[in-house]
Amino acid sequence: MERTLIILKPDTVQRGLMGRVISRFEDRGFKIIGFKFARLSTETAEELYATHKGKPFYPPLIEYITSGPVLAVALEGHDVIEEVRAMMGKTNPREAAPGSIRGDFGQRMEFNVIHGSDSQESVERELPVFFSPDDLVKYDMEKSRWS
Ligand code: IDP
Ligand code: MG
Repeated sequence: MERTLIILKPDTVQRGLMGRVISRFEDRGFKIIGFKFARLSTETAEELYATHKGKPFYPPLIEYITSGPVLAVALEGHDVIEEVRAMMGKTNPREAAPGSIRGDFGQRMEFNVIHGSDSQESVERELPVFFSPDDLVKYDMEKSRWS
């Protein structure tokens, strides 16, 4: 079964939208296997966004993601990496389709609600930033046979 990492960014925590965003993944039938509520250090943020170093939006991105606590969530499901990306919508909430998470909860590129790993390679790099293998909980979810 495939795994991915999502991060509810500081705007989502501050606006009290964590539950509503998480609900979408629960409604879809994805299995939550890890939760971590944390405030990222600059070093951790730089590790997470290493591939964007040098881009014009990198300094404000690091400032944004370290500006308050975030909720990192590990999810498991069929094609969960690609499905989560589709549920998130385009990077810029103004271009994200209505019905997508960014399209429904965001207005500005600077505050775009959620991060989701974009490939298997990214998952392998990003999940360990928040979770050790022991942090990811193994259990049977009753409804998973239906979803
Ligand atoms: P993604 O989050 O949809 O994968 P990326 O291109 O990987 O988008 O960019 C990482 C994050 O950097 C975005 O989610 C957003 O917070 C920020 N970002 C990307 N491009 C811009 C930009 O042009 N202006 C401001 N922030 C940006
Ligand atoms: Mg990305």
